[in-house]
Amino acid sequence: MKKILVANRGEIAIRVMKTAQKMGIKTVAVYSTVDRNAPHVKFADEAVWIGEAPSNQSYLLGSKIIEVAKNLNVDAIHPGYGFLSENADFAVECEKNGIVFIGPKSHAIKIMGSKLAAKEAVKAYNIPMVPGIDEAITDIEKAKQAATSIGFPILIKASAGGGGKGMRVVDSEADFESQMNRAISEAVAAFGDGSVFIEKYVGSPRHIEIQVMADSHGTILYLFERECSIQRRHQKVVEEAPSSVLTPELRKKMGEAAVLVAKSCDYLGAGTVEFLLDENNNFYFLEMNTRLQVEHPVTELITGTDLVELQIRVARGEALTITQEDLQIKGHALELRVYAEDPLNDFLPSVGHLDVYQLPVGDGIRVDNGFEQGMDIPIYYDPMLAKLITYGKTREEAIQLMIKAIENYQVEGVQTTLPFGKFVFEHEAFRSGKFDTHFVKKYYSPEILKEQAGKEAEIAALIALKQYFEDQKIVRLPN
Ligand code: MV4
Repeated sequence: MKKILVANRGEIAIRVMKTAQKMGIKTVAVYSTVDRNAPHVKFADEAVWIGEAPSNQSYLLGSKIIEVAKNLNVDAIHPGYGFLSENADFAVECEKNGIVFIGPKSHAIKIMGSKLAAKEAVKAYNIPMVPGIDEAITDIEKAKQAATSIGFPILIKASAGGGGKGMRVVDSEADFESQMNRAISEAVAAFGDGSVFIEKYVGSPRHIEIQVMADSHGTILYLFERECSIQRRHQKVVEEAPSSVLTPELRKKMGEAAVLVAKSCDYLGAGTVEFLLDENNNFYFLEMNTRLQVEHPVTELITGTDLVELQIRVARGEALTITQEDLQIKGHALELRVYAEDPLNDFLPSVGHLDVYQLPVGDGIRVDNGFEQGMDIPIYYDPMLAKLITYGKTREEAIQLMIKAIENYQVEGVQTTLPFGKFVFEHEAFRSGKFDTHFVKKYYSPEILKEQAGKEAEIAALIALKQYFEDQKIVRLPN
């Protein structure tokens, strides 16, 4: 593999190219009109314009991207996350054109893209799943009976959904039919597939996911867990590794279950198996994401691996040289997603001009960034600017580093989730590790941030005043 095209933009495009560069592989960027001066374009060895700003006229144009790749003698395409990363047809098209798709085979993408197909595939492997009906519901009366025997509340999920899209909680039998009809028409409208199923609703779960890596020689490794419970409307905000609630025994059980999920679909490359963990530490398989995830850096830091390098190696047919026994957790890593969103205004996108943009630096601080001072943030794409990642010997050390790093991260011109992140890392529930997926809903309100900002302004004013008086003394000295 001499040349890789990265079919993505922003921080992840740069992240992938850094590893390619390290491995002596040439890089090709693709870009839309608004991204012509973007950092990922400057970073690449070659860059090709593929269309106008809207994703469906640029970063989602699989055939166009493959055409570019062929013209430039590209050996492989890395899709990053989002865009074409979980598109089974794109993976097939790559292979048909003699280009390696750096990711799993289309078969695995397809199975895991359907929740019902995923449940079916893992059935033979004894993977714990939430009690429910694991086929598409066609007869509402029968489904109501099943729901009653499972016990309310139950959750209706769309088979084609994912990341929380197309879910509905039903509290009682009386609401079942109407909620069911709504869920089906929503699923048809959103995914063109009205298949829905039901599960018992787990009230206060943690979201724990396991990183796996598989080669084409039968080895599948688990690289431990990431705790991703701190999210807002299914958008993750803070992630960490390891989780503070897993015992070594539970970690091993979940890791081995994740490996079996990967095995069930003949997995290749980097993948993530999502579980719910309930209050009694029971875990349940939810879904598998067949891509490199946004939050992969926390896993890299605690395992000392480069996941993109491993992806590239297994994609070119190499066998994994590390074994499960080699893998050990060392230290603790945290990640904050820095979005151009206003935490004081319902997290509305705050796109605009980056008047000031200075990243924090130092030992234990990593910033996976896609922007630079003076740039405009395009409205067309995800408003994530960067990921602020810290690594310490202990969780407490990583938290302290994070709070310092947030304070040293300077952004002017747009609002960001940095102050919101500070709120999370200073919160008692986060500190103690006693939180679940309801953290943001339970504890966050814009008023708290405003109060915090007010207090900080007050302290800053006092310090300035004190300094002013000190200066006055100096000035008066000659008298
Ligand atoms: C659940 C659940 C409770 N019970 N399934 C949301 C995202 C999707 N991957 C699955 N999700 C959930 N499935 C049952 N049976 C609660 C959630 C859920 C959630 C999961 C992970 C992270 C954040 C979440 C926020 C709300 C609901």
